[in-house]
Amino acid sequence: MPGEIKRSVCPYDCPDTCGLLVEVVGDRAVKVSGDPEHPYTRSMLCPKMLHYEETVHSPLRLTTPLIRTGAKGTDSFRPISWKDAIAEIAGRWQGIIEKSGAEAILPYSYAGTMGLVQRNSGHPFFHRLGASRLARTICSPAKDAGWQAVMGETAAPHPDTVAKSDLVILWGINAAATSIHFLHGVREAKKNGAKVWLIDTYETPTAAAADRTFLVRPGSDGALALGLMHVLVRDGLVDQDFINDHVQGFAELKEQVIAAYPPEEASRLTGLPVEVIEQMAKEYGAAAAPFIRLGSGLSRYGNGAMTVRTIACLPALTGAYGINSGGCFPGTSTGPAFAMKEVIREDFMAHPTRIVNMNRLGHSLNDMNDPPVMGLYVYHSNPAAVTPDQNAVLRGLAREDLFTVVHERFMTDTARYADIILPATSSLEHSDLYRSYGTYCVQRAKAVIPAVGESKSNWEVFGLLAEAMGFNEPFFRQSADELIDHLLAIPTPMRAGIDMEALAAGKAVELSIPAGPTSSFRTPSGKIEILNPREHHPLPCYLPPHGEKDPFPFRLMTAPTLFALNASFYEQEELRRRQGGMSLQMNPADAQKLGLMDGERVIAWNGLGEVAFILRVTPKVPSGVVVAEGVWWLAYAPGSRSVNALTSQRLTDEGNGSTFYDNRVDVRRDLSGKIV
Ligand SMILES: Nc1nc2c(c(=O)[nH]1)N[C@H]1C(S)=C(S)[C@@H](COP(=O)(O)OP(=O)(O)OC[C@H]3O[C@@H](n4cnc5c(=O)[nH]c(N)nc54)[C@H](O)[C@@H]3O)O[C@H]1N2
Ligand SMILES: Nc1nc2c(c(=O)[nH]1)N[C@H]1C(S)=C(S)[C@@H](COP(=O)(O)OP(=O)(O)OC[C@H]3O[C@@H](n4cnc5c(=O)[nH]c(N)nc54)[C@H](O)[C@@H]3O)O[C@H]1N2
Ligand SMILES: [Mo]
Repeated sequence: MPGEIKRSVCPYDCPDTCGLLVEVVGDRAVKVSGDPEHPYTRSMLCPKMLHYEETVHSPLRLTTPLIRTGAKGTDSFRPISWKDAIAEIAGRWQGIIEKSGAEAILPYSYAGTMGLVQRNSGHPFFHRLGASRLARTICSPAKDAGWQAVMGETAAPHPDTVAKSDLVILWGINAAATSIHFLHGVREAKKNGAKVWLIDTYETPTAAAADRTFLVRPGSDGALALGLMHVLVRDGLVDQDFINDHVQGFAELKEQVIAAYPPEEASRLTGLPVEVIEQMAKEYGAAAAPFIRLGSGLSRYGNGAMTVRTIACLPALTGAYGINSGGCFPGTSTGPAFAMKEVIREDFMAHPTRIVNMNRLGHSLNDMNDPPVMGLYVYHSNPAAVTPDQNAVLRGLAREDLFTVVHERFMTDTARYADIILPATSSLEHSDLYRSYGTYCVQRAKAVIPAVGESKSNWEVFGLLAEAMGFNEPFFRQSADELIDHLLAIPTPMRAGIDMEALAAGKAVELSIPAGPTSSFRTPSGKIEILNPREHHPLPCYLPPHGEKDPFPFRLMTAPTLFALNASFYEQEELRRRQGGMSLQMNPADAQKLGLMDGERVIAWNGLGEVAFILRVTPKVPSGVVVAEGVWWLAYAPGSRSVNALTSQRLTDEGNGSTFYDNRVDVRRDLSGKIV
């Protein structure tokens, strides 16, 4: 008997933000499919979401609050009531505040859900509490900084415009994994005769969608862009009229790229042959509408912001920013669609409190004083797995004097270190409002099934905590839906003219697309700022990544997998199986040199830690690079650590971002069979 079909939205941290149709029978979601009316989803779901119902109704779901009964990091918990759990948290926090002040409490959250209300529902609470603030810089702040240095607040084009491009460059993006619906437009372009290039550090599954794949040395894309610009300038392949009207600093750039970045230099830095760089520049210069889809991986380096900034200059030289279906698409900025200050409530802060960088959680838990972190509240994030320098994070989480609360759907690596665990709803069990960072769609979702077990949403839990802490503001007593209604009642220019009825009915609605290309660039000068006098380096230049100096032979790529999203989806056995275990990919020549064989257990190690992997020998990875896709739960790892035991807390050149890709390792056979 078919169930009732209800609309929902994919809550995960992905640029596509798909519309879902959920078939519900009784209290259960039995089937999930892509919404055919969603203009970007077009009925199609990625392999991760095809069986979302298995995540929602997984036997691994946490269903009651739990309190720790044994050592931290083990599975020793017993159920307690919500009432007792909330009272315990409030009591412990009051003790910490009396002794060390409220800044000794640190919230830690990221993107388990991207819904605007559930994702941000801790902000008003922690602002009111006076807790330390978290700089949420784990993902791509360097990419934003690099883009903004050149383009300011200029809006990205509509993603579908790629379909009419004649040269699509997938630059540092494994779109088959991380933006699968973007490939729809790419395929259309290809059908119309476009060429598709992939620029990456190894041959990802996205190579199948490309005509040509160019593999560069990790962290060297800035040098490639500078070399391409040298050839464009040298050979007169630039659009001088466009430059005269819309570009600031071309003369200065010209001088610099001609003097410092000939193709020989770009070749030395990137590892691409000189002829290839010459050819790429010629084809780029000759294309009518070259479209760059820029990923985030290449921004997670010590030179990440500068790399993005340099690439963002390329379309300015050929005038591609002025052409429909050309230019550069780093993602959409739909933040102004809703008055988010009404959710975040900075006005609840009595005074500006300390800011802690989430990438440096290990440092913060172990070494921070004045005051030390004594209380940690983790919600919709799994820092024991996803944060760099796992050994430092786990050492911090193991501190007996640290009071840790984790609000989660599953017994994650982080939850194992909690004093109190609170069970969280999935997106099918709570209301929210969604925008996207890869499209211009917005959508409202209501709960389609009741909460599983005793789980509660982020919004509900902060309401309970506010009550227990004696916060009297009516704000904390409204429901998530009331707050969503309030947001929708406040008009914004981005939402002008959209179909509010369709939005209220749960359908995806597109925001008014920012005015087409050419006329105005939203920078302080109104021009594309190749020369930006406000920057430390006023002109783009090549900066070496951190990893350049590390004393280990292999560059480590900590890349996304098709079958998980960061440390999410490991509860689905079939998806784990399709990943084929936690593996390290290595070139055959390197494996031979080290005497290592496909399928054997190896240890990758550096100054930060040691991690056991299953070795996969493959020519898709160039010599000198190793690839670890996915962020595995320790429960399913071959050893006692996962990939982030090898990544450092070093930050990006701008934006204080993570540098997940900017690390080196050595690799050896695992002789002991046991991992320290
Ligand atoms: N299936 C799946 N989907 C996801 C995610 C996931 O983990 N899995 N993660 C989600 C999240 S949090 C985000 S932020 C988004 C985007 O997720 P990101 O992690 O930013 O992924 P991509 O943008 O695809 O970029 C990663 C690609 O950059 C490549 N790369 C690394 N270093 C370099 C370099 O120096 N030069 C070049 N040219 N390439 C390099 C990697 O090999 C990889 O193919 O995707 C989201 N979607
Ligand atoms: N090695 C390596 N590390 C990486 C990356 C990489 O590419 N390689 N990518 C980095 C990037 S780009 C990012 S953005 C971060 C992502 O870091 P996180 O945002 O921490 O990502 P997830 O691993 O998806 O963990 C989210 C958790 O939230 C829980 N959750 C889901 N919905 C809810 C909810 O409504 N309420 C509550 N309370 N919990 C919920 C899920 O069960 C899940 O355990 O990881 C980073 N770490
Ligand atoms: Mo991310």
